[in-house]
Amino acid sequence: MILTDATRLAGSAFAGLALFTAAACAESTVATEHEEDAAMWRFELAPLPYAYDALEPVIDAETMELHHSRHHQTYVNGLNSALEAREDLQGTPLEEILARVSDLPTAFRNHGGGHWNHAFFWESMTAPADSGAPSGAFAEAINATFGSIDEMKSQFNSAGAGQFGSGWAWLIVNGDGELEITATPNQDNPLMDVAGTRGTPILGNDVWEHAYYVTYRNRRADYLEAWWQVVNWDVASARYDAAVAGN
Ligand code: MN3
Repeated sequence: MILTDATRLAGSAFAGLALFTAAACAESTVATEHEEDAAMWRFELAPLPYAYDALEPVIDAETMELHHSRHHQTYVNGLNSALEAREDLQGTPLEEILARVSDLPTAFRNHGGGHWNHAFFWESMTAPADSGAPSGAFAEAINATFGSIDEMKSQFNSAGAGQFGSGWAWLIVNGDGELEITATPNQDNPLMDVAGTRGTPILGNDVWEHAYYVTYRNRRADYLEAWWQVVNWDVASARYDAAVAGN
């Protein structure tokens, strides 16, 4: 499963994200023509690539189920609602929408970002026993940029802890092809034209309270530290390789 995902991701930085709706179209054989048209552009909530309790004890099953089935679903619904009013954007890849959110209604920034960020987040994680370690060119780049993997984690954790209110911490490949750590508020991400630091995300951690409050209460720093135990380093390494290859 992990190798399959990593191989698939190697083709494109975002090919592993379950953001598109081809499967839904293929299944809509009993829908009316109008409903088939709708299904072609509507985004859907994909199942997690693991069970809700797979990330325990780092992230509890209750948090995962609420976060995926309620919070993420809300972003998918909000994005689809925004698209209903914008036929010109129906069928546009989400990354293209995010790259021009400054020109679009706020719902695209909030719900489009929310959908992209969460789909990316779920695929960034795996069971603690399967987490692995950074490999190849990615591991070399981390050491060259930060001095060590521990120092990269420390800077990432500081970015997450320092993000006032809700938001995300990111490890990205920036426009110069270098690794960089950044943070964004709310559901913004480094793909957006409104982001202060833009680039291709390699890892992102959700620092909204809904991501950690059941287990960690107000201790965001403890959550950030523990989260590395469930990072899927095979996926991150494949994303890095794709990003520096220009995909
Ligand atoms: Mn969230």
